[in-house]
Amino acid sequence: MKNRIVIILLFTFLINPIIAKDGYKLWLDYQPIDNASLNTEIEELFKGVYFFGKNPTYEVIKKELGLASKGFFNHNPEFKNLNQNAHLWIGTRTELTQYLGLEQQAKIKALGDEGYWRGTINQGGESHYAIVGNSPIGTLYGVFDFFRSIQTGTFDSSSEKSDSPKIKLRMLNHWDNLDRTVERGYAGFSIWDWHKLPGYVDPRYIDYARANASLGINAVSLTNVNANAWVLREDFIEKVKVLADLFRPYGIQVFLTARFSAPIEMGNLETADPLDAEVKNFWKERVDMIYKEIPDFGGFVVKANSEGQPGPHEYGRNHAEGANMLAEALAPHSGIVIWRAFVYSHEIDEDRHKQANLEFEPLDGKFMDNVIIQVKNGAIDFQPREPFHPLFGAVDETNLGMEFQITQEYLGQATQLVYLSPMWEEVLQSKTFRPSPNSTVAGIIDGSATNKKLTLMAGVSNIGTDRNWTGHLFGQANWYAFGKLAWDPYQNSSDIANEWISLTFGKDPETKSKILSIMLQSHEAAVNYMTPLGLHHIMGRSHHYGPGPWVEGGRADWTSLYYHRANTEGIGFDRTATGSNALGQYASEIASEWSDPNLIPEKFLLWFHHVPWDFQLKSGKTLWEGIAFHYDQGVKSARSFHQTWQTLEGLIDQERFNHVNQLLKIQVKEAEWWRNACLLFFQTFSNRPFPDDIEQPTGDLDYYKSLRFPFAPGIKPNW
Ligand code: BDP
Repeated sequence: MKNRIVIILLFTFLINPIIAKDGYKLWLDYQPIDNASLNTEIEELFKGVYFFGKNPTYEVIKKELGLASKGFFNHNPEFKNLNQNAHLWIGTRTELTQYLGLEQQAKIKALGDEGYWRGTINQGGESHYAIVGNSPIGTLYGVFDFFRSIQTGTFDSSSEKSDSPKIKLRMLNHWDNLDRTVERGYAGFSIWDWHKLPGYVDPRYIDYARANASLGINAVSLTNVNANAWVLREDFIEKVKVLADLFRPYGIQVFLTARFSAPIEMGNLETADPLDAEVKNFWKERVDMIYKEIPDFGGFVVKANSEGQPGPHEYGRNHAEGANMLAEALAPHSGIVIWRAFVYSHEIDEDRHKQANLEFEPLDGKFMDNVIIQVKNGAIDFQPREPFHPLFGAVDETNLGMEFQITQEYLGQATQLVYLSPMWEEVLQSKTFRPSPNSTVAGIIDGSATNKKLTLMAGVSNIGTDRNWTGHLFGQANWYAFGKLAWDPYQNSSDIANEWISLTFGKDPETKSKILSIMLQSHEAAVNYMTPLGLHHIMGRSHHYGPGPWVEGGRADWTSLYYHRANTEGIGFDRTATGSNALGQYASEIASEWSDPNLIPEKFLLWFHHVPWDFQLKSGKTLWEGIAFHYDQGVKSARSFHQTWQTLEGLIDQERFNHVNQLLKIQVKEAEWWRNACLLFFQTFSNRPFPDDIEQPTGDLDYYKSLRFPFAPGIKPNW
């Protein structure tokens, strides 16, 4: 039997050598084309490439063609003149005007600045495959899409394709500190090597830019939202300039986080009051200095009056006054302010869920046009599952952008495989019923429901210095999915996963379907073993690693008891009219349905209701049995992922097999830990036995409570 396996493995290797991979190449690993006729057709194209112009972005495309050609055919591409067998045409619509019919030109133009078209152009009896953008960046996006179609085996020269992004700013937010630690980063240190910049340019910066551009990500904020004013000094702006110059040909604009108290910390002023003339002048001068170095600087991302960060409230001013002061300094340079709605204060005796709406709704219409309010997907904090944030739909004269968290702070960090796209899709597809009955969150953030032009989707980056960029190989899928959804928030998670798997692991149907099934179940599984039925914020204190439903003491809204409110009667946070009435911040259609514990989708039950332990769920189980069942299901799913993964040995390279295999083993243990710790803890309130049909939780609650992780990665400094 053993010998047979060895022979099969050897045979598989000979016909299709499985080369060890460390994940560095991400989804840009251009492998030989396994379809002979497609190979011939595409090789012809690569042997006759013609560029219709010259610019830095075309240089980038040339380099990428080089990498792709080497990978696909093991030789360089050939660049030709127009009249010399040029098969692959690359240019912009204006450069190719004479080869495009009027109708076609209009069609392409309508795709907007970053849109592209690719297809065959017949000219003088010859056909050419053309990739045409409205700008060089649009062309670059078309080229990456062309490569993707080759890698996934879907290229077809007889059909045309056009595409354009639905959201204007598709942005990564790095929470990277200047000392290279990364807040909530689980993939090593910051890739920005500030100390060696500007002199030393790590080649990784280029690979980072390539990866982002291949997804259409066009903006990055380099520094932590818990900002350090130091980055605004001249010497640091010189370093930032190097990155901005590198990223520019890839269509990526650079932003920085601005610390509101910078005028005091670096300008020697006594105040940072946004209405103070000297403060305004400080920011104006700082901004002018930045634009002198970086003429296309994007602007500032600001966290103010949240979790102890400085802000306008110190001076009796509101968020609009704070944001507009910065916006005024940036406006002459077309810069923007991205002002975060993640604000809450323990000094305000109000459900944290409600605080953003309470602050921002009254300011609707008061923000300047170059301000965009960046709103987390849910009102608490990137929990394993949250209902959409009630600010979406609550204001209509304010630009609103989405903030997702790609780094898995609350979703298994870098030890767990959790594909986040289904969670994001759930939020994006949520009906807000405002501004109109059919509005969805996606419609609000892409501007289609609000007629807003300044639109944004931001994702908190999961990238670090780890060789595979994201710590867990499957973290790459979350970076990928974020980019795809930022381009088009209506895409489906299964399609995105399928594409990523092909690009990452190849096209073998068995491999693909197994990996897909793990990915698509992984988010629900994590919700089950962490926070089922609407539970939230019950993780370990400060590092947020593992379960901590017992966390109490200190700031109430940083404890678990504040959120689950378990007692001998039941469990859950009453956010209906009898409780905090956070539900009242949603459209009446939602508020009235969700106010009824029998009508609210069960996944949100304990988010909005405090429910007796014997409350009957739709399954017929009591709430206590249901909670136990979900935790148990979660563990069983995690085990099934590990089992499925083990059947992939030999089908994928050993290096990545082992990497994920070991992590899945950890994931199973962590899932068991979550289940045991949470069920044993909640049992002290429910006083009920565990149902017979689940695996009985084991372990000792005191032991779970005693666990400490002072050196867990990603901890927020000073907490
Ligand atoms: C929370 C993180 C904290 C961040 C904060 C934020 O735990 O480290 O500073 O979000 O978004 O999720 O500002």
